[in-house]
Amino acid sequence: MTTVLILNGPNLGRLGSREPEIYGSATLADIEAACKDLGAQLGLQVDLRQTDDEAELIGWVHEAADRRLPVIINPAAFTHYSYALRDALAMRTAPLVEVHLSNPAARESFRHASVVSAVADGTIAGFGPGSYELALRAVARLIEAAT
Ligand code: CA2
Repeated sequence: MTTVLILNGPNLGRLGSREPEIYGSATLADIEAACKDLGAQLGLQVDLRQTDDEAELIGWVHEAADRRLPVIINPAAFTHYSYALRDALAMRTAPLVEVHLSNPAARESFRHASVVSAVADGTIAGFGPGSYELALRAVARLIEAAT
């Protein structure tokens, strides 16, 4: 079974506790459970991780490249300024989908730019926790298309 890494950047471990009007009331554990359920239906093993540390996140991206694993990533605020993360993601060896709970394009101007989008297969944003499920379906299709 193919393993998909679902990587989450800073502050996403606090989901469900604040700003529910923007990010919803689901916790990251709720999102993980939903993704594992859908992954089982799609024949994908889900490994969901979260860190507030840029170096740790980049280490996981390197691991994915070395293991040829597909990645779904919500880089959180790193989306908007981390060229180091972008350079790591550009080394990818398997499908890559960028995901956001909110729709950054409809928010503050500093959120309009993503330094990650150009190295991803695509971006899904604005559907709350559903963004992750749509991203999993997109990864399943990309894997299917490549085989
Ligand atoms: O909409 C998304 O998924 C974001 O990646 C979330 C990031 C934000 O910087 C991006 O522009 C869009 C922020 C995550 C912060 O998570 C929180 C969780 C609970 C309470 C407050 C913030």
